[in-house]
Amino acid sequence: MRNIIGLLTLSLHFGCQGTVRAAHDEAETPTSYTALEVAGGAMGDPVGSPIHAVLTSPPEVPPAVDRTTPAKVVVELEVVEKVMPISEGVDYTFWTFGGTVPGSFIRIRQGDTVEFHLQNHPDNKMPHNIDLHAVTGPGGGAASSFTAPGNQSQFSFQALNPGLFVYHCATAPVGMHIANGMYGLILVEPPEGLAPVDREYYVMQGDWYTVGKYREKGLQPFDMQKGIEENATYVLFNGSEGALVGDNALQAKVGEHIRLFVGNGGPNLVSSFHLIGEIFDKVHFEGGSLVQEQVQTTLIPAGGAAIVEFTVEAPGTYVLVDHSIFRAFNKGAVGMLKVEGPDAKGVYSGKEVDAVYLADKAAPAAPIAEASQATAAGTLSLAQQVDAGKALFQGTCSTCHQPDGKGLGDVFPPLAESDFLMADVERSIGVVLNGLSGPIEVNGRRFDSVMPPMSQLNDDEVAHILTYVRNSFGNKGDAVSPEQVARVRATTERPQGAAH
Ligand code: HEC
Ligand SMILES: [Cu+2]
Repeated sequence: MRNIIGLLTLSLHFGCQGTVRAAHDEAETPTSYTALEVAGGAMGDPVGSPIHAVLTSPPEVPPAVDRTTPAKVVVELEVVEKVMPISEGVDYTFWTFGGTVPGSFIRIRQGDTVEFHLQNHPDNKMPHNIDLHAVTGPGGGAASSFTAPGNQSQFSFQALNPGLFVYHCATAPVGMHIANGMYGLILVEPPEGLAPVDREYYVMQGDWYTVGKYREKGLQPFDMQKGIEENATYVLFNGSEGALVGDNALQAKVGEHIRLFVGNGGPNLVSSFHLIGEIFDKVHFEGGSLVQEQVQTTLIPAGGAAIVEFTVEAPGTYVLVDHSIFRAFNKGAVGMLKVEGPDAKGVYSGKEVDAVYLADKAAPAAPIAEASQATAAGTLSLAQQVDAGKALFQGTCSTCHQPDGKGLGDVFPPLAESDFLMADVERSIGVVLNGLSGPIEVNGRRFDSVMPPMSQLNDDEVAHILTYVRNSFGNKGDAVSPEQVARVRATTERPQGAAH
């Protein structure tokens, strides 16, 4: 008995006053849990004239509902199939709810009656529908919303349960529609709303399956077989490697209380959601009413969500990752939260940006973008390669060879004025692709250590990096072309276990 009341109290953490609390105060026996659900669920007929829902594109979130009565809310959502970048120089044909991945954020109040209009743009090639996990009823709206291109369909539902819910397309082949980006979040606020915070953001993870390798250039088709095997090429926040980094990073100020609405569209992978350098004060895990406190990493199932809240105490760049960590460093699951404000030395004394964690995202993406556009146009210059290579070097090579290329002690040989590096271009490409071990001599000094293969870098990246190091730190050499790299890749053997 005591335990059950305790559980009820916890479950009401989602919202602490108003109708729900009143019902709880009267709760005497376990059976009143059902009464409570009914009282907090279907809360009467809509009051007033219909309201048009404010929808937002990620990472923005619509304003809080701010109503004390249920309403009829009209939602109009258009499905758009469109080509957008998924990574630098890599395009993908996304299928979207509202033109973005994830789809438009929908925010309503428990007890609202939603009149849902799903529109399928006439230029689209596929039929689509929508299954909202906030719907109580078979299929979650899927059957009544099946819509051919150039058509629109309509259905209504009452939002009986509060929480943060995923919506997604459920048209066959369902996995393919979700894999192409057809998911988003709908927040059903409890009657008394959520506690006010300084900022709210919308982040959603998804896994992606392309025919080409990670960062292989050009328009990349969906790979059904990789999808079936759950062998993701990309794992991303908000549908693109660039969605939440650099100029697109989430913003905040020291001392602010932040709420993230985090979803996972899947289709396959469960997220180990983590914010490097922060502890979540509160997590509404699985998007539900229970709150867990002081959480480092929260699990977000495919087709599930979580609300995480924290206060940022120290300025700097915080990195959002899927802590299933290869996804962060090798498949793109990285986002950034930039916090501005006065130093909080008592809280944290370290250096500001940690290149170890930001990898190549720490560098401005512009030179890399410029180089890949020039490559496509056939106008790539040595200077452009040097700029792009510098950005890539910082995230990839500088941890060992140091930002100034001078190496470190007897372990990491210098690239600065290195006779070994400059003697043989093809050999230096081979060192990057295949690694190097055993004794070598650099500028008359002996090294006997191990460099791991870096073959996860694509041909453009290796070419830019080597062009940079061969034209920096006192070195002077020719440009290294992606074709040269491709040739060395094709004619040398990777060590066992290296990436392609
Ligand atoms: C994990 C540490 C590490 C990273 C990262 C690393 N290297 Fe190395 N590198 C080494 C070590 C150790 C050696 C010497 C290996 C030996 O003794 O046989 C080496 C040797 C070399 C050499 C030949 C020796 C010389 O100084 O000229 C070149 C060229 C080179 N690395 C380039 C790169 C480039 C370019 C990158 C980035 C794509 C890179 N390395 C990333 C550790 C690293
Ligand atoms: Cu669809």
